[in-house]
Amino acid sequence: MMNRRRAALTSTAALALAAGLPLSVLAQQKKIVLGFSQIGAESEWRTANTESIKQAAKDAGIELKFSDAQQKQENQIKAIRSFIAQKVDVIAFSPVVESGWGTVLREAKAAKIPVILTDRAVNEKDDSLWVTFMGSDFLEEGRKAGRWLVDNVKGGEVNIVELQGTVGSAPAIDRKKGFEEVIKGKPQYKIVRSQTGDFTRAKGKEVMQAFLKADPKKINVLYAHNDDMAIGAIQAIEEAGLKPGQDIKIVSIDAVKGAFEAMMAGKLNVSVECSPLLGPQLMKAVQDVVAGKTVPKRIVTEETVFPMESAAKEFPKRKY
Ligand code: GYE
Repeated sequence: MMNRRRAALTSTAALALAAGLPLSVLAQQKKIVLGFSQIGAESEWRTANTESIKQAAKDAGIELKFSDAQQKQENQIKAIRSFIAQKVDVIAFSPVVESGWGTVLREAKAAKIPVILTDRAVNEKDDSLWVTFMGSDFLEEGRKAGRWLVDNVKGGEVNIVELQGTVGSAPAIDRKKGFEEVIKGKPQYKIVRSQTGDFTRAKGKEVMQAFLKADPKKINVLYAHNDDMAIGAIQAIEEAGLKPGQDIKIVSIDAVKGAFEAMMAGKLNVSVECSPLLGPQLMKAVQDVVAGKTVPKRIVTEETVFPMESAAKEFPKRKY
């Protein structure tokens, strides 16, 4: 038995054909279905990213099937498999870690469903497994953080503690690498401790407490791979009776509103911008891919650096 939707579509097709309209016009009118597998809700950045994607899908008239993986790769793989089974038009996802995606990406390719990577990269040689990768240049963000440090914190030994992002994730790997590249060959800058805080406030605080206990006097600088961990660490520093932003200079990445508030309070010295507002460009790419247009293999987000002194002026303009 033909269901109602099919019957309606068939009669619309018949009408379109009778009116001399090509079937491609009809295809364009069908709502595009996008399956999106999000990492989780670990940070202010991520929440803004999710909102941007949901809003942009609405604005573009795209049906969004949204799935939250709670920071687990296995949940993302499950979600992608379910999108394949549902025969969505396009799959997009932000891979929590870099490796381990080959099998599921090949399944999507075999099902002829195009895949778009957003925000984080995968570590796979065969780049025919995705049509485009859009997001920030994390290596450059790490370099910007390092450059701010060497330009602004000088003289004597500079002992740095580092709060890394999620282990194995593209931003944690590249932000570390970019930062190290800049301080390399400058022996006064030393990373004395480095540990993951998983991009969350709670972990950032916990790990910073441990750092402070281990070396109460020696820490001059904290480099945090995101603002949430920096904000958690600020609490730990205050609870230890020290002044964040003064006794310990703090460099972090994202430039979310929470970071601007901390900068205006004099507790965070600089935040390197990383924009989560990827929704509109993702929807544009989805539409282009469905329409058979070629999209660039890499779309890089444009970003800047916000030192503490610029915070009050910039804050009212911030969208996330
Ligand atoms: O910096 C962090 C988030 O992948 C760029 O993930 C993103 C990072 C962002 O949890 O706050």
